[in-house]
Order: sequence, then structure tokens, then C-alpha cells
Amino acid sequence: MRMLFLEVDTESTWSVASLGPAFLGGMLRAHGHECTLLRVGMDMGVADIEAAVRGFGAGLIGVSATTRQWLRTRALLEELRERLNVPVILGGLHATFSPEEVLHHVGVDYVCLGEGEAALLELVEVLEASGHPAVRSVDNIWIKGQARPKIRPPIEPIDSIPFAARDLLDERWGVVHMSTQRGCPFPCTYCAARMYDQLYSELGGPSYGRRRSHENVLAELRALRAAGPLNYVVFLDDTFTIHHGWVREFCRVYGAELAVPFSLHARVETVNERMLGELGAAGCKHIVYGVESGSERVRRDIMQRHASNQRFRDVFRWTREAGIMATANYIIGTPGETVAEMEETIALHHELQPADFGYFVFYPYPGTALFRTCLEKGYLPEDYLEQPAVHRRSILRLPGVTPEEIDAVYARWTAIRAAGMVSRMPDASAEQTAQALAVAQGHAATA
Ligand code: B12
Ligand code: SF4
Repeated sequence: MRMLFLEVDTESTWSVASLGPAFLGGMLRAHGHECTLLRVGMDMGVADIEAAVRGFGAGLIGVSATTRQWLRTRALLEELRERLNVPVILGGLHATFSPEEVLHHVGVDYVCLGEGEAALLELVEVLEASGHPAVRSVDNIWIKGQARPKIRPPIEPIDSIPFAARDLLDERWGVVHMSTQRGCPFPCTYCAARMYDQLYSELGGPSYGRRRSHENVLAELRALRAAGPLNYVVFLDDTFTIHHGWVREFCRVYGAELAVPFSLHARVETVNERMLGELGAAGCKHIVYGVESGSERVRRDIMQRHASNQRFRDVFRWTREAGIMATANYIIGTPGETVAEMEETIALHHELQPADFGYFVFYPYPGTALFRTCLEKGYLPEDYLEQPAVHRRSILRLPGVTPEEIDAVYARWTAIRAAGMVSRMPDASAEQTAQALAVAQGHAATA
């Protein structure tokens, strides 16, 4: 069968398309099917999708959508259905944790719950054999109008999953994106990523958390180096630095054989001075840390994160000393956070002095613990499903904090970013300063 994946842009074009379809594409191709990806830029519309579907002769359309992408995706799929009747499947975290809502919409026929490779392959084979819409049940695939399906166990061994289909990732300049693990064992209440772990643990079967072998990861990187320039590796794992033994051995083998500069995401609880030194020696140039709040109370009581502020100070210092650039990410306006606590985040930021930072107004992602809190306490507006997940304004009705107060804190972060940019241009003219401010606001607009 021929399958077309859609990557639906929202306000900006991300440097990389979703990894999900690339893994799914690798699996389909390994079994003789064909697939391609259309990136639906902001200047494109349903006519472009229709042309791509017809041109490729797609028998199935697949979309991996985050909550942020869902509103535009939904509108496009509704229009598409008026033009052609090719079945459509959605997968990823949003579809997994809002399946009824997603399936309710015209233009969506199936939702994939959880891990997709084996489920999609089976669906494609059943569709080929029987034809849409007469499909027998396939584990993980929720068919519109039918009962919720069973969930199949996570794929084991994880090394058996074929390498990602790179052409579906839109990669350039020898910068490649890698995923070495699935799942994250931490309990952060705002995070959608960990919900797969919870979904699978509730089933009582094997855990969703798995990590590829070093040999398997290196084999993929060797193949990439053989196929073209390999200039930089972005590890997109949620927390690269769990499993210390794995990381130590990775640093040894990767540093010895490839030593291509790389970046990763980490939690401060999972690194120490020695590990940071080893990562730096192996070629690590950049680590993204979730700091989220400068208030220990907010982190502990609201976010389920127990590291102290001192731990953040130490880790940011060790990271710098290891020659690695640190980015800090912050969340503004979690339910229960006071304006004074939002100020504590700004104070901690000034102490940490990260090389870069991101600041995001809290959005309650479906499936998360904080989403449930917001629902139970009536913080969600009636029309929350119609409000885009843009991380610039709070969609919540929070007691004790007004949307205007959150706006004001957000504007302070934008000013901090602008000041940082301007301070890096000491001889800036008024015009250059205004330009830097505009760029900073643009950055905020795309966050
Ligand atoms: C890499 C990454 C990015 C990359 C690439 C985007 C992507 N979607 O892959 C970049 C940097 C662009 C990015 C940006 C953002 N991200 Co991001 N990102 C991730 C991250 C860390 C890893 C995703 C990944 O590669 N997983 C590996 C693949 C193999 O797993 P997977 O995506 O789950 O796919 C499997 C299944 O879900 C399923 N599946 C997935 N899609 C499909 C489609 C079909 C048809 C089928 C059948 C099955 C299927 O099969 C796949 C294989 O098993 C996740 C965290 C996470 N663990 O999911 C956050 C995550 C997806 N991001 C998130 C967010 C919020 C953002 C941003 C809004 C951040 C911001 N504030 O700027 C932007 C928005 C991007 C956008 N386009 O909307 C949230 C999304 C929450 C939600 N419910 O929507 C997550 C879950 C992080 C979190 N802490 O909650 N992100
Ligand atoms: S450590 Fe990161 S990926 Fe894991 S639950 Fe917390 S925020 Fe999510």
C-alpha cells in the first residue's frame, strides 16, 4: 500500500518534522509498502493535500499531531473529506489521550493509541486485504464507531524496530535527529510525554520504557555518515541521561568512534559532575534542562519535581565547566502558582545564567495530571477544545491570578530576552535595539 503522512504546520515551520511518521515509515518500507510525507506549510491548503494524495496514489493518510497541531489538522481533514474518500488515521499523544474527540470529527476514520509501528503495519495489511471500511479489529487501532481496542504490548526488543525513514524528517546540513529510547519514568504532572508510561503501566504488562543498544544506535549513525555529511546529532530523547551505565558506555564508544558534536535533553537529578565531564569529552555541546519554576514549592507540590534550587545552581555550573552550553526552559502560570512565585523563577534564571532559555505559558495537555486538576476544579473554559495550544496566554480561569498578571510576567520574560540580545550588541543603535526587540517578540510568538 502507499501511505501519505501529513506534517501540519501551525504558526511556524519547525526545523524537524515529527519523528513518529519517520519510524512508522521505516517499518512500512521494511515490509514492502511505500510512503512519503507532505509538509503542509502555512501557505498551503486542502488543494495541495488533495493533489499530493492523488499524485502519490495514497491508499491511507496518516497524521501525527500534537495538541497544538490538532485544530488546523481537523479543519483541513474535514475539507479534504469533501473532496476525496481516502481513509485517514491519526496517532501520537494528542490522539491517544483525546481519542473520542478526535474520532468525532468528519474526516478521521481511525486513531492509533500508543506505539504505532506494529499496529499501523497490521492495519495497512488488513486494509489491503479487505478494503476500507470493512476492517476487523486491530489492537491499538480505534475504528470510528467501534469499541475501544485492546493495546498490544510495546515492541520488544526495541532494536528490532527499523531505523527511521530519514527522508520523512526534512533534515538538512548533516544535522540528524535521533531517538534512543521510549518512555520517561518521571512523574511530572504537566507532561504529556510520560503519559505513555502510565497508559502501559495501567495495563499491567511490560513497561513502555526501553532503550536501544549502543550497537544499534551506532549502526544507525554509521549508516547516516556513510550516506552523507554527519555534522551534528540532536538526541530528542525525553531524558537522555537516565541509565547512568548506558550513558557512560555511550560516551566511551561514541567518543571513540564518532565524536560528532551533539545535544540532548536532561533533568538535573539525572546528571552529576563526572557524567557531564564525560559527555563533554564525547562531543556534547548543548544540554536542554527543564527548570520550569524557581519556586521549590511549585516544583514539589504542583509539578512533582523534587530537586532543590541549589541542585540547579550546581548542575548549571558543572555544565558550563564541562564546556557544554545550557538552555533552561520555564513554565509560567501553572494552576496554584502565585505571581510572587513566578517572580522567583525570574530570580533563579538570573542566578543560573543559561546560554539560552525558553518560556512558555502553561497549557493543560490532555491525559496529564494537571489537565485533570484543571477539569475537576473548573479552571478549563467551556470552549477549551477550540483554543489553540500556543503557550503565550493562559487559557485557564485560575483563582488568585488573572490572565493579565500572567501576560505581564510573560512580557517581562520577553524583555529579558530582548535585553540579553541587546547586551550582546554593546554598540547597538536605537534601530538595532528595536530590531532585537522585534526578533525577541517573534521568538515569543513562535514558542
Ligand atoms: C521531538 C519532539 C519535538 C520536536 C519534533 C516534534 C515531534 N512531534 O516529534 C520539535 C522540536 C519540533 C518539537 C516541538 C514542539 N513540541 Co515537542 N516533543 C518532542 C518529544 C521530546 C519527542 C517526540 C518523539 O520524537 N518521540 C519519538 C516517537 C517515535 O514517538 P511518538 O511521537 O510518540 O510516535 C509514536 C506513537 O505516538 C505513534 N504515532 C505518532 N504519530 C503517529 C501517526 C500515525 C498515523 C500513527 C498510526 C501512529 C503515530 O507511533 C509512533 C511510533 O511508535 C516529545 C515528547 C515525547 N516523548 O513524545 C515532545 C512533545 C511531543 N512536544 C510537545 C510540545 C508541547 C511541543 C511544542 C509545542 C513545544 C513548544 N512549546 O514550543 C512544539 C510544537 C511542535 C508542533 N509541531 O506542534 C508535547 C506535546 C503535548 C501534546 N499533547 O501535544 C510533548 C509530548 C512534550 C511534553 N512534555 O509534553 N517537539
Ligand atoms: S522528565 Fe521530562 S519527559 Fe519526563 S515526565 Fe518530566 S517533563 Fe516529562
